[in-house]
Amino acid sequence: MKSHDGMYIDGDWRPAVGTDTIEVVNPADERVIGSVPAGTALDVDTAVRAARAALPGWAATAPADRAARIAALRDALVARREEIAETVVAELGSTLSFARNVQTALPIAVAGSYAELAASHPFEERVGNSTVLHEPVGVVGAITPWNYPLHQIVAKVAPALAAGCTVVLKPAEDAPLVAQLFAEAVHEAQLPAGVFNLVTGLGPVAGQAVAEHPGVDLLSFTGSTVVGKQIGATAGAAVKRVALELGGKSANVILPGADVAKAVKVGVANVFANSGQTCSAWTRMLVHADQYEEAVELAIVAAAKYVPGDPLHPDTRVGPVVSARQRDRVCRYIDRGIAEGARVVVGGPSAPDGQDRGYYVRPTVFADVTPEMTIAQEEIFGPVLSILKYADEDDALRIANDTVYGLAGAVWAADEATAVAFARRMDTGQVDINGGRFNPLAPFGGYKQSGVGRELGAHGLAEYLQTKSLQF
Ligand code: TXE
Repeated sequence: MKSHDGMYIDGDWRPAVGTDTIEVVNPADERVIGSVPAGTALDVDTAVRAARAALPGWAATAPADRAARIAALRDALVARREEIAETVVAELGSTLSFARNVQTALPIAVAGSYAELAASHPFEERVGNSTVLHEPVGVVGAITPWNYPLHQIVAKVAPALAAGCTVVLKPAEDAPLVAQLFAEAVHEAQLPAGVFNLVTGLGPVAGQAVAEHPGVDLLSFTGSTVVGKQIGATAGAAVKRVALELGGKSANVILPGADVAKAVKVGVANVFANSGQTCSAWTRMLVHADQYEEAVELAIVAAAKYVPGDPLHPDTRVGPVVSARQRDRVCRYIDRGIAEGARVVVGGPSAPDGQDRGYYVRPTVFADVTPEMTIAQEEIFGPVLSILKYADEDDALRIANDTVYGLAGAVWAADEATAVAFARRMDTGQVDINGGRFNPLAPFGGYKQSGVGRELGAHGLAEYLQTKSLQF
């Protein structure tokens, strides 16, 4: 895999101040496929200065001209989409079809949506005897995770650019090569120097330096709840704006009368996609007692199709997880589920047959899961589905809401009205009704400890704007 040994700062690839590097490992075969510089606080400082210097010019650029640059960025991503997809497979282990159809296609759609929103958004509005100006917040520090490496970047950088902000990005150390491809696309799109800057590095070093830098006005973070709380505290202490997109433990509620076969099949696919490394995954399936055993049987049949294997092979539906650390973490949760009395009906904690290299986990389905079990409460971030039983609708709602998280969810019912009535009572930021379809304009983000703020669409843009009122 191609990798730069510098960092993209102030419109050019520059050497890092230090000489430390981070090796990037292919999780399918444990081979080193590249390395990137391990940035330090000094590199972050250079990047923030570049972003600050570029801010007045970019903020003053007409929205239509900002829109044209974002459209050019989208086109540059389109031009290299196959390279992006192959890089996602190599550094993350997503299957090639998922890397193409989701990991690459989604952020391209999101970039396109912000090219349009930048041109059409009312950056000025009249309220009574006032004019309200929606102005860029300033320099954005974006810290992103590895699970959807390009999407997480685009979901922050595109709205920030649309708003007139400049950006310092610190991508995940487990998947930094896609971030370098994104920087190349920025360069091709001829964004002015300093508008977008990339500092690769470790979270507690480069990430923390971004969070603590006084020249950063807004922190936008996606990742673990533990680090998110630290970032929130750092931002709070400095009275900085903050947006946090954290974990989830979303419920897939199958109401009586729903098409159980479809709901289970789609539900299993949702949890095993991307090897379960999706913050909005429907990891808890809630089924009425009368249909419980039927749903478990259907889940066993559906899960049998997910045999872990080479992510480049066209028949593979599930690849490895991102790292040895993540594999061990997922297997610990599977052990915990067994110890707490849940019934493994598919998979288990042992390594998959025939996989002696690579960070593979057996896709696992647990039945007889009760709401207080660890596997029903904590985010596992691996291909693990828990199936829970409910007695009636109120019980289903209580279980669905019985978590510190509230990111996503799904409801299946015989008719939309029944599903929507249930969804209204769920404490969660996004609900798919009878399957749902991705909408790049719909706000995405969490209730409760799943986060602060929203990404995507006009709501995502608003995170990067501050208002000024002129009274007449
Ligand atoms: O996340 P981290 P990890 C959850 C998921 C997963 C767990 C651990 O449950 O199993 O988190 O994943 C940077 N200051 N999610 O360890 O550490 C880090 O470099 C500043 C959910 O990979 O939170 C990376 O760029 N930055 C999630 C980013 O934070 C710091 C996606 C995320 O890494 C830092 C990923 C620090 N002190 C994991 N420490 C989702 N919501 O989608 C780390 N970072």
